[in-house]
Amino acid sequence: MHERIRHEGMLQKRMSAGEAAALIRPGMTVAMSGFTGAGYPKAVPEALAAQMEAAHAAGEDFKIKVLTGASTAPELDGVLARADGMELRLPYMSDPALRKRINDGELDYMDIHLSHVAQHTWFGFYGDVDVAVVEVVGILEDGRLIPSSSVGNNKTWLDMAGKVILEVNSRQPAAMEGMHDVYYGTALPPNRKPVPILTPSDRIGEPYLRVDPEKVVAVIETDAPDRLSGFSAPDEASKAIAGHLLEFLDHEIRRGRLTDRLLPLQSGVGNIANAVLAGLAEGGYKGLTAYTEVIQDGMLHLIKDGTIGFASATSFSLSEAGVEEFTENVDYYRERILLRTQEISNHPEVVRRLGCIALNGMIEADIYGNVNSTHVAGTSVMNGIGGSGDFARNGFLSVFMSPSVAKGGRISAIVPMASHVDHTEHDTMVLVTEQGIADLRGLAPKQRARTIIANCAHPSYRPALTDYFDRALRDSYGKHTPHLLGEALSWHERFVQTGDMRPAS
Ligand code: 0RQ
Repeated sequence: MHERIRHEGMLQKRMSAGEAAALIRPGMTVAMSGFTGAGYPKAVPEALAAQMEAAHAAGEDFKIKVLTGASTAPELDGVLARADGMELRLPYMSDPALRKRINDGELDYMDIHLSHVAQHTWFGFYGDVDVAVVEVVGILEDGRLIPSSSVGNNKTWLDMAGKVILEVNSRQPAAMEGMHDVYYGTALPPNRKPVPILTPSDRIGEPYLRVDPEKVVAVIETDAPDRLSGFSAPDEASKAIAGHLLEFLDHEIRRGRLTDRLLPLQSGVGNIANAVLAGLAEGGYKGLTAYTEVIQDGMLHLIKDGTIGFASATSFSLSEAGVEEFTENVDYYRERILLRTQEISNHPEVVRRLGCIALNGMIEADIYGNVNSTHVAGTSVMNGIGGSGDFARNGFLSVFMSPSVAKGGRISAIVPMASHVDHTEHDTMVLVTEQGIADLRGLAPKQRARTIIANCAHPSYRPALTDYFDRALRDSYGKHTPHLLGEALSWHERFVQTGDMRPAS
């Protein structure tokens, strides 16, 4: 019997990636697996991109609509973007080639809260799903699927798609079997029931994905690793941000608002998130929990040393060393990790019930606490909102972090008015930069402005922000949230024109 494909019918459906890709036709909506560089299909998108390029060379149109879990990798987003093969892409992405096409206005990108994607698909907001392309670790005798390094929206894709293409990746550790929790209790309004998760470790579903074998039109065997993102050591600013945040958490414990077990942590991706995790390890915490989206190397270390006792997520996004560590100690991690569908890992009901501590990065915040996570100069998308909104609005604490300046000081992360708003002033409780922390809880707009400018702005921008705020206090049309409307976005305009937010003088 084939080691990874144990279902006789599906074994017969093995074919090459090129043959499978040929089942995808122009204009189709194709839902693919993948979440933060993990568990995405590695062969079919590349073969499809080659077929698109051939069609384009022959003067034919060939573009598809692509739905995923979150960001994927060069082998999916990169190749399809370079082949100019997408007319629509959703949700979160981080591929440079794709980002460029989006910001050049060459394809439509829809940035959607990650918890919304599955239910919006069920609601019919994105039309029919023609084909699902999903990576799995293996296929059981009865046709159920062992999920891969991410679960993402795969349950929904397999349920909704007219046809299913499976990539069985033998490089993914077989030992992951049993670590997933796929919830089949979701229903559509008005028939929904509570999602019965009371602690991050609660199992509410099954370790396998179901698929109707009749819908499976192709099975492809692959043997390629995930994107395997490495990390640079935290820089000084990241370390300072982590330091302020850890001091704040200590303060909350002393005030009795948190215990030394904290509350389930949600941590974004990137260098600052990694520095915060590294800081937690040094903070003497034990037995914490995480209810989050992504397990990166930093989280694995915390699980190994007991800082984190249990982590629930939807994806493993590990470096090569991380995969090795995981594989060698899989029995240990199996007791301490669950991967869920992203509609559950990011479910607002669960995030609110558990009281998550949401820790996310930002592009900029304004003096009132509106946060821009996604758009440089209000127009050029970076990655997308990801799950930050799912957690920020519903968490016990919502924290946004960034260095106070970007691009060598030419950009201030604290601005008079955010050039794009992902998280409103109502969703932001704490802002942190390397300069310090602004605790906005219980503060009215003008108090927030004074706190943010004093504690978070870089000294080279503080006088200009103070000057703006003072003049707004005097001259604003309304005095509740004072602004000088004609001037509020002038910092961004100056950056677009000169490459620098600082005034010429
Ligand atoms: O640019 O790559 O050219 O150097 O943005 O910034 O400082 O390295 O920080 O990696 O934490 O990313 C908001 C993008 C921050 C991220 C964002 C430029 C900066 C650099 C990266 P370079 P840093 P990070 C969980 C939750 C939204 C989704 C989310 C993000 C690059 O945190 O995508 O939270 N968040 N998901 O130079 C111009 C500014 C800038 C700026 C930073 N004000 N203007 N450029 N940069 N601030 C994960 C998921 O949901 C899947």
